[in-house]
Amino acid sequence: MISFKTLLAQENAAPELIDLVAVILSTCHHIAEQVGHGALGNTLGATDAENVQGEVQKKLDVIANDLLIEALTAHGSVRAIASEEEEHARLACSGAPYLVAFDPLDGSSNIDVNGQIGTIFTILKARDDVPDHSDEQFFQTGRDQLCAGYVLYGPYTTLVVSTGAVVHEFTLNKSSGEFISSKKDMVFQQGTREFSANMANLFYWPKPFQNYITSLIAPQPANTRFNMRWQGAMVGDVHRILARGGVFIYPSDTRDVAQPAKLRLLYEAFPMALLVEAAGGCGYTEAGRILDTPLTQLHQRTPVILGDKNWANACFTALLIINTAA
Ligand code: P6P
Repeated sequence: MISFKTLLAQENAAPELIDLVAVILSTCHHIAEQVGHGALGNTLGATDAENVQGEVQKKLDVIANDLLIEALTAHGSVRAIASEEEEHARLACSGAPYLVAFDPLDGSSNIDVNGQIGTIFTILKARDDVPDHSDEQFFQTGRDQLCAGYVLYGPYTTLVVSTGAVVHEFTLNKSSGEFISSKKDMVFQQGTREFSANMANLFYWPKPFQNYITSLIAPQPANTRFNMRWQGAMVGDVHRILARGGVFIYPSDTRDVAQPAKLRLLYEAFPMALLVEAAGGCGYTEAGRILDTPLTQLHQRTPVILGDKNWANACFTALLIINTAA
């Protein structure tokens, strides 16, 4: 039974980085307990507040956010924290070496229907060229991530984490609170004919991309058909493609000229792209690789294509046709 500390140490991750991940995981264990109460815990339903994204905050959004901020601020190794639920970066400990950004409870619209939800996190090196508490601390690229992962609160609770070279999955032993190795060195399964997209938006995607995705579901011989799965939670959909292959896409939406993309670059696309690429897949925006994209606003949004190399490349090429055609 190998713990995540042993495996990350084997990848020469710094002891203080491993210790920081341990704090995040211990907090996620508490979040898993809160999630697990369901209707018995007075934690379901919404608050009467909206977050900076203009989304109504669920009670568990706030609980998860507060637990993570409290634990990370107390730990002493984190200089600043960025959260989907916080408008700006928060100072944790001046001069400390790390930054942590997270979506405390991704997919929270699934909470009240007992659907998949999870915590997505990424750890970066703090910058000495900007003020400790400023949003600019996080204005880096996806390749600057030191470690990224997610904790999926499903029928069982899994951690998937990487420092960039390999990806490991761990399963939470709920009685001991330990995350125990369940899949070492996850590698993308190539050729899985299953895509993940919210097809309700199909007619609002860039036109040639609509044609590409429509071609996947057009009648074809039984052994070449494609399947579609959509959890409504990036953490659940990306976990599925990491576990059995396929592609996850959230293209830009032509209805919203001001804000055509939905997913957030810093604490959704960056960490998921690091995991997908470390497992041998590819992550694209509609302009290039996710990991090469510079962050210039804390809650910057981006179109997302994540999947096995061939499929992600095919999706990006279809979009390139759009860009050259446009
Ligand atoms: P839609 C959850 O709100 C989220 O940010 C991602 O986790 C998820 O993939 C996406 O939005 C779902 O969006 O449009 O299907 O509700």
